[in-house]
Amino acid sequence: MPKMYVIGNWKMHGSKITNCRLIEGILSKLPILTKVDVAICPPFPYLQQTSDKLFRRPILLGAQDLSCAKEGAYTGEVSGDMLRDLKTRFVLVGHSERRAMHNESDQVVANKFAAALEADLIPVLCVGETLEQREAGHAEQVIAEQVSAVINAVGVEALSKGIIAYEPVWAIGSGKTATPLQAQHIHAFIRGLVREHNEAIGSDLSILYGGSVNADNAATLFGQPDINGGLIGGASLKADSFVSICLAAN
Ligand code: G2H
Repeated sequence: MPKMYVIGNWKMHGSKITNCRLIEGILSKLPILTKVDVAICPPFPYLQQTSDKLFRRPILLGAQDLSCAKEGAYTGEVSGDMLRDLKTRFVLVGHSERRAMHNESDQVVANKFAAALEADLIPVLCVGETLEQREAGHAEQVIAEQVSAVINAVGVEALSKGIIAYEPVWAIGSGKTATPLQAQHIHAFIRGLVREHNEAIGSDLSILYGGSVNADNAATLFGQPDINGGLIGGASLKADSFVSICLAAN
């Protein structure tokens, strides 16, 4: 059975004061969850602060990106080992905002996935099609290419050490969530693709949905057979809505 996850992606939001309030708010409202692992991904400058506040608490730490390289002359980059040093467990790779705004190709994303594994981090591979690609009937092909680039680079056994997040680009931060059936269709497609390489790995792989998940739509989305939790942007910035989403996944 795939494990359930709820991962908050704060993107470029927060300050020391607001982070403190948000983390304390979540910790005070979140009961012990038995089925779902919860993580939050603050911006890089707040990883240490978040790491300290989560010490011995039931929420894990994630980061939003990492460098392909291990160390060296890479101004502005952050390595997997540095993230690990701060007790980070998860790292997003290939979020659509990075693919679109930083020209991250499928190959770069595959290299980041490999770099995350090398640093003993759990990579969360984000995939998803744009509205244009969906309307042209190319959604499955785009997603197959994004997933296959990683399988071709690292192998399906290595893929099984990570998580996939399906985030249709047209649903991100737009308030337009994919319907549960639209999301389920793509999740089943991704699982089928991985199963073609290895039946057991495909069956056990956690595939999260992301894109305007909120406290009202989370339960229906997470009730779909191939949706194993969510990657949450806007709704992870409010303690009440994030906790409700975590409860919906449990
Ligand atoms: C998709 C998601 C989190 P939001 O980017 O990764 O953001 O929930 O705001 O659509």
